[in-house]
Amino acid sequence: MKCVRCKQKAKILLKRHNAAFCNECFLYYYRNQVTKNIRKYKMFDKKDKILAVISGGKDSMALWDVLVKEGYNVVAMYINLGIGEYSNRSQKVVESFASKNNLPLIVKDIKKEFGLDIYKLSKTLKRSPCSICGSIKRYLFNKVAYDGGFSAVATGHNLDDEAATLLGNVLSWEEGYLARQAPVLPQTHPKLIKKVKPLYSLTERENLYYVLLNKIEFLHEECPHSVGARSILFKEVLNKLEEESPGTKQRFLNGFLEKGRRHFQDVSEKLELRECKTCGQVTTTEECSFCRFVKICNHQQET
Ligand code: Q46
Ligand code: ZN
Repeated sequence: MKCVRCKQKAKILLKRHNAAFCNECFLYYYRNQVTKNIRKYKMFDKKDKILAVISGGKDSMALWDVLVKEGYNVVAMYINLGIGEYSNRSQKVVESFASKNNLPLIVKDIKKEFGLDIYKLSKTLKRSPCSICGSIKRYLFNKVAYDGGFSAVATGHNLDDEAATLLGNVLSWEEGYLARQAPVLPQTHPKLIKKVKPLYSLTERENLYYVLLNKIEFLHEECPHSVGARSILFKEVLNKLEEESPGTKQRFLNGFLEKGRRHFQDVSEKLELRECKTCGQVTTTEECSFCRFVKICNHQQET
């Protein structure tokens, strides 16, 4: 098996592209894919200040590294969500990468800073820890980006994530979610910062290979709450299809982005946006869920 670019011995085969690469040419291919995605969807340019959301896993660590190497103006942000030792270990990985490479990093700790506890909230509100966690993360990404004058919030979502989310949304015809699934969510309100996914066309395996080749430390374990998630089942199903027919995930996602998504556009435009009466951030209700969470946790502490 020879590298398609330099004809030396190949080390990795990418069946969906019907191409194999040596390590050096793989890194060239990888960085090229990322910059192509950024340009194709006009995510940002070198003048923009980007907030990269980093969890310590392989995908976000790859995102951080590649954006820095490509010369973008990136500040990383890590949120300690109070998920036991998992959170402490991931924080260490992220802080160590930032200090070794002298990179700017913002750390938010939801317990220390806001008194939030996703387990207490999950019990009180009878919602899953993941739904509470998701609301808190979305709020903080946007608030930190807005307050800090950032042009975009970048996340490490990969092709496997995006195809699995799409499959889940199609199976239950979640029109609102389908309308909002894209590599770029543009600014629809002056206080809502653009969200971008520069790795949306790269697979988990390619991100893993990228961090291994670059000797980047990352947290190998997944969040304990991801066990049994529906998204994992969807990923397994898609992996089976991919094995039989390489390129399935990419065709499924790209087909949706090119031909399907526009049919759901009017659903997202119907959402009425307003500003939270407590913090001023954008919400669809009178008070945003983050401010309600803070009140619930503070009240519980007092009683
Ligand atoms: S971090 Fe949070 Fe995820 Fe853990 S609690 Fe669920 S949502 S699984 S990406
Ligand atoms: Zn609020």
